[in-house]
Amino acid sequence: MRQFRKIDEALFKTEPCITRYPDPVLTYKDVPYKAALTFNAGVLKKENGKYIMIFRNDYGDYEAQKLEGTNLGVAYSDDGIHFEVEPEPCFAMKDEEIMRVYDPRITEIDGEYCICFAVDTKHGVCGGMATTNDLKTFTVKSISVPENRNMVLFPEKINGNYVRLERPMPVYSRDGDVFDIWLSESPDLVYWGKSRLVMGVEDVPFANDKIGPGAAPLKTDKGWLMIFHAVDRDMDRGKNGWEAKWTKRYTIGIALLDLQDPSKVIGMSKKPLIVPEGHWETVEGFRTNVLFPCGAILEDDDTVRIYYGASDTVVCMATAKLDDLIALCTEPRQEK
Ligand code: BMA
Repeated sequence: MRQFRKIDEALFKTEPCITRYPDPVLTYKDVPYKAALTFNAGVLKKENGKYIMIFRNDYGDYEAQKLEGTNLGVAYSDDGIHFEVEPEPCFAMKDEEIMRVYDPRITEIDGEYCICFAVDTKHGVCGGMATTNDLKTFTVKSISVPENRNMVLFPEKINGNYVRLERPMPVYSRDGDVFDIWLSESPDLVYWGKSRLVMGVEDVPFANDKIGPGAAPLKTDKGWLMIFHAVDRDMDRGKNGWEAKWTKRYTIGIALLDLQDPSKVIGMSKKPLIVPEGHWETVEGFRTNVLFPCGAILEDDDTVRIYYGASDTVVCMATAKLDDLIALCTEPRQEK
């Protein structure tokens, strides 16, 4: 059986520059249609100041801990905290081959929205991308070969191409869940290539299992700020949430990517930025100890908002100042 490198538990402390909003910003109770777990949400801010959230909704009976299916919902907010959910789900895919889509991210690019999502098919998990102008009708642009997931589109073309981060799952040549962050380019959101590795699990001192892209990267003077999830596993972890045994912990990490060639990592915090600590992060929900960031916003006053699914159950939000995040990625003690 695979052995998991022991990581010093002292590393697992949320950085002091982080302020959590005390309550979830979205739960199933905010959703006007069938909902049980509402989590993993992409968020963006429009020029007019409105926030748009697109979230994963696993519906069923929360109290009975029974799930029936998954769709995506959309919600709007004036302050990034209080969200109003549209009356109907906005997107789902289901046919003879496709079972469901989930874990949406959202980017605004060239005057339209592009959402990235995971697609469970009968022949493997794929990464999907679709564009929309109104978040009601969607044009599916591409679905990858399996296995891939956690796609995130950069908010602008780089050197003439669209660029996405992604997380293929090489089960044959890597040992188990050892999954890394990659990048690909496209001229049209349909055909993807020039794929290259961005960061391996072994580069992240607080991961011994897998890593994956989180939110659409934020452009800063110092580089693209990449927010990602990192998984450490300990086979001794016992019952967690609804699950009889859940051995993984998902933390949130940050790194800086080169502005011209974002496959180059130019800085990374060697410690997790946010670690499961709050009630919704460690006590209640489907799979506790899971923080899954899918949205980030850089405000005009340099506050960074990070939206993350907590325990695969609700959406939470935390803030930090951009300078503090950049400092964590670049301070000399953390250079490789
Ligand atoms: C991943 C995805 C996410 C989920 C996470 C933790 O593999 O399925 O949707 O949040 O596991 O359960």
